[in-house]
Amino acid sequence: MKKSKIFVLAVLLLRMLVSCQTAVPAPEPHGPLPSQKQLDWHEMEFYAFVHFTTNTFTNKEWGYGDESPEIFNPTELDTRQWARIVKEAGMKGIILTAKHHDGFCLWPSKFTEHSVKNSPWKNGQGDVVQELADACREFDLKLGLYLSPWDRNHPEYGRAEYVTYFRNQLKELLTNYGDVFEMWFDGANGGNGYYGGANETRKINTLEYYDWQTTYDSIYKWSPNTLVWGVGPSEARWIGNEEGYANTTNWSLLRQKDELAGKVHYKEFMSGHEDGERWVPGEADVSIRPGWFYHAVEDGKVKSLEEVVDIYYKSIGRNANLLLNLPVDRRGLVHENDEARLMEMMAVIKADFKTELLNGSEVSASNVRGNSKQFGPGNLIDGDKNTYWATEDSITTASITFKFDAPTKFNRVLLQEHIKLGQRVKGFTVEAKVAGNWVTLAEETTIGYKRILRLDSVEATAIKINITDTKACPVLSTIEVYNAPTLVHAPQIERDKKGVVTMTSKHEDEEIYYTLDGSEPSENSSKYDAAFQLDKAVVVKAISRNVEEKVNSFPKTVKFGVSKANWKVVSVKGGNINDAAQAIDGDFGTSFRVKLPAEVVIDLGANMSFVGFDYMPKQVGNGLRLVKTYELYTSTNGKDWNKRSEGEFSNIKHNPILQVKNFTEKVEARYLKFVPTSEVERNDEVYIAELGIVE
Ligand code: FUL
Repeated sequence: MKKSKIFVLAVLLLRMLVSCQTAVPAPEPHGPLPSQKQLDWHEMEFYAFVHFTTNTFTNKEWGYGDESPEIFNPTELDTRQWARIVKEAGMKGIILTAKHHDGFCLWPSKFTEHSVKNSPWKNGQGDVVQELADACREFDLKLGLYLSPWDRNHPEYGRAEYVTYFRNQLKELLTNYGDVFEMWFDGANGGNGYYGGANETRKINTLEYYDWQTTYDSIYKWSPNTLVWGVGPSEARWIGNEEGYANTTNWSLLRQKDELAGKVHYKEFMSGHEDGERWVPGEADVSIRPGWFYHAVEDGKVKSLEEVVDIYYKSIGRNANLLLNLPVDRRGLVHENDEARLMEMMAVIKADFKTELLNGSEVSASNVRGNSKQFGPGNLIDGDKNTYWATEDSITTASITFKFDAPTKFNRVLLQEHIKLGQRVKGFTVEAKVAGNWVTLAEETTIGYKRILRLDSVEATAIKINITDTKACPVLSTIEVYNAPTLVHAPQIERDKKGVVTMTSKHEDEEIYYTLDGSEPSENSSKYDAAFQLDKAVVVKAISRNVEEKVNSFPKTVKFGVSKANWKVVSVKGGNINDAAQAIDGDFGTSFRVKLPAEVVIDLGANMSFVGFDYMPKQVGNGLRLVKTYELYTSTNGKDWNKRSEGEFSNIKHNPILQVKNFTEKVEARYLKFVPTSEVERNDEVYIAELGIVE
């Protein structure tokens, strides 16, 4: 054979050998790994909590366990309304408090009488868990359930019999209602309670009393696809606060053995453990209102748009799932204010992630595993979560660069690790090429399932992500970049005791526009320039406007009653006149106490026309001392009185909200005399949080 032929053959053989080797092996998994159940759970990202039980009707956050099932009587309960709202918000499921610490069961459990079956709701034939399971199925949402391990009603709590009861209930919930994606076990355990009438304190050791391992084994037998959250050897962990945020460093790993030995402080949950031996990712829970349960007094205290958007970025944007509570009210509905805020929140999030900017950019990486396209950086922007960029095994630092065709503005960077192979990244930075120079925009730590950075807006021709430290070679599936619109904060609207209204925007250069007739404000409405006097009952709606970017905030609505600037309590029977101003200070948080028989006389400062009066009972605490029956008089001179209304505040015991009473005709008067004549529980004193007139 000629030498040249031998050479050609050798080259061919070599090529064949090389092509046989093109299947570059994928990186080996590193450290603890998520199960398929956990991977599916990560992808849910955002779902709703619903707190609902007898507390909703007693205005408490923790029921004592002695509440009568008789008080559970929602008037319009509609789980389809909950599911519609949750679905429209883009959330993926709902977790319901099937049983909270008070022990009342929202399903007709076979093992207790303390449930919906002894309530007037649907004549005891109802089942809230079933109705929610049906609604979730209809709206393609996943169902999760909260079963409080602590039960302040059960006579056997603290003894072995209760653990059997608890497991029986778990079996009911996990075998009768279809798939349950998450079982929620709260950490509050043991303390004082009713306990079947014992009225005592029962302490237990959470780690030992429930024998969690046996309980978990049963759960997996009954429902292998249910992920268990909370106490015991759980598959997801509390994030360490009830404000809905994770730390910026957030490992999905936990030293669970230490935790089960009581050696982990709960604050450590905010970051997880870099050296954790198990995959136990964080779930951030938070309520859209101050309380977990519905209280009418909090209708005006729904978290602001800015707060809820912040929560989104500090949970989902920090490698945690977000569990947002929408407390259901006494009607059995998610309140309109909560729905409105949730929709505003999701409108902002949708706008923030509207246009992905790396799509179509030129991407390169400092290192690619086996130089192969299979692991190339193109996988980071192909929209496929299953493909990823990976480097050679020896690599712990690497860079990926994206070049834009034209200078591009951005302020959000989203990154995801391919967590099937473990959580690896310990440090990374973001750089942008601005006017020809590389500028560092962020120095960060972990990524995990998802990390989102909010940055100041820059205009750049290229972006570089530097992986600066890893546990094993980096394996990333996604990098995305966005330019979120400026979030203009709604203005603050306040009226002082003298009736002077002031409005303030978050930034000085923003303008404020408002209406006083209930119509929606726009940049064509009245412009706010200075504080003004407003004594009448009025609804103020206002927006802030970023003039440069021509962007408006969502409107802020504030309702004011008649200004009480000139009101004075002129005489009191049964109480101390020096404290009486608390009944007319516009603050539902303060209340005036009087002993029966009592009367409170108010001077309105001038003759006024009005059609009725209102009484706000004390809102929070045990012993609300509610007025049951009353008489109401008016006078033009403070001497000659006309009785305008008398009777009872029906249902005030179960629903101590603002009580409004209309007169039979419009009245012109300067003085008001309120005479409480009895208290709901026959006590000899009552509290008055506020008295007012209805114009
Ligand atoms: C807490 C409970 O004690 C609260 O009532 C609420 O259910 C919250 C989600 O968890 O620890």
